[in-house]
Amino acid sequence: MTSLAEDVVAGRRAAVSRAITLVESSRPEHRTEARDLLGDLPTPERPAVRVGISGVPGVGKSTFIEALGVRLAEDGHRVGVLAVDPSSQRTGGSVLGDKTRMPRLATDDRAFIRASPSAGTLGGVARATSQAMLVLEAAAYDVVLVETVGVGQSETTVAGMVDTFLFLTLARTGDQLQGIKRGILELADVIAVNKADSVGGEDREGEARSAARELGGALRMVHGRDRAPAVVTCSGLTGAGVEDVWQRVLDHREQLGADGLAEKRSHQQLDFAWALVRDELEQRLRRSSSVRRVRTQVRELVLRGDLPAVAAADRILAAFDEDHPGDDAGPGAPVN
Ligand SMILES: Nc1nc2c(ncn2[C@@H]2O[C@H](COP(=O)(O)OP(=O)(O)OP(=O)(O)O)[C@@H](O)[C@H]2O)c(=O)[nH]1
Ligand SMILES: [Mg+2]
Repeated sequence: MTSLAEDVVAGRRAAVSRAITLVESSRPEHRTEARDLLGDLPTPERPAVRVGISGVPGVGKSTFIEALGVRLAEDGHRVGVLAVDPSSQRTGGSVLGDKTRMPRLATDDRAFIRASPSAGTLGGVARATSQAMLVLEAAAYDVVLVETVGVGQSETTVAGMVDTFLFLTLARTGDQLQGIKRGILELADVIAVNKADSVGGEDREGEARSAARELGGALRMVHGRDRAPAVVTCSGLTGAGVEDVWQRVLDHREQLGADGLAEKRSHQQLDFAWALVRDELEQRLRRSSSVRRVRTQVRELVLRGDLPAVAAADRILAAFDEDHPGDDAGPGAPVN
């Protein structure tokens, strides 16, 4: 075992930090090192509890994680927090931003907070995050909370990396149903209507409760009574209901059972492998010098109406294949 791996296993913060930086790096030599490191790291005897926490910007994810994380740490857990936000162009400032929203957790020895690299493709960020999760778990963080902003593909990506996906929403009318339409709530294992408190003067508790009831009813119609996710209310700010949300997360886990969890994780691995391949292919397509050579011409011809899209696609793919002589473009096998 390398000394970095030993230090990670010993839970040394600086080593954990360094290991995560390594797995986040996209440089080829770092990728090799990262793979070696991960090969050295032991998997925990009991699988860590992996929870994704999503919801629109400002719904209160960080505040909720602070409240939950502090409680879990007090109960003797070691809590890792990862933030995934591939859509954002924020730089290192986001680390600061997230940490100031989690002031107690950020200074707690039993917790480790890390913001994702802000740059990069979703696949790249997903690769970094899933490997960072393994580093944290090897360092005996037994609960890993992954915060992701509820826009676009990042939710689906995070849902594919965690055991339980928690969706935070607000009582505002229409918001819930919109969520269903976007298919986001399909991913949720537990839903919490957040900000069910009277901070700021106005009492939102009743409103939150009826929103939860309405949403719970709608979901039972969609999924059926047995498979519908639990819908509860909470306030990350006051801490009310946070323990109940956690209990629902544990219930979901219990429902999966040890075998169900193992099966879920292995399917996630397979899907993730293919997602990484797709991501890499897209990168190669972008980098391909042959594609670059035909790009301008194809663009002009298509815009002028002289080349149909299908023929244009063939020309681009033919150029791409020039970069990879020997590839057999036989009949396509289904991906995964
Ligand atoms: N009343 C009330 N306000 C809250 C609650 N949770 C968060 N807030 C406030 O809502 C704002 C956003 O909170 P964050 O925890 O940063 O929300 P977030 O979802 O992490 O936001 P992004 O990371 O930017 O997507 C802050 O001003 C919080 O003080 C809550 O439970 N009740
Ligand atoms: Mg946040």
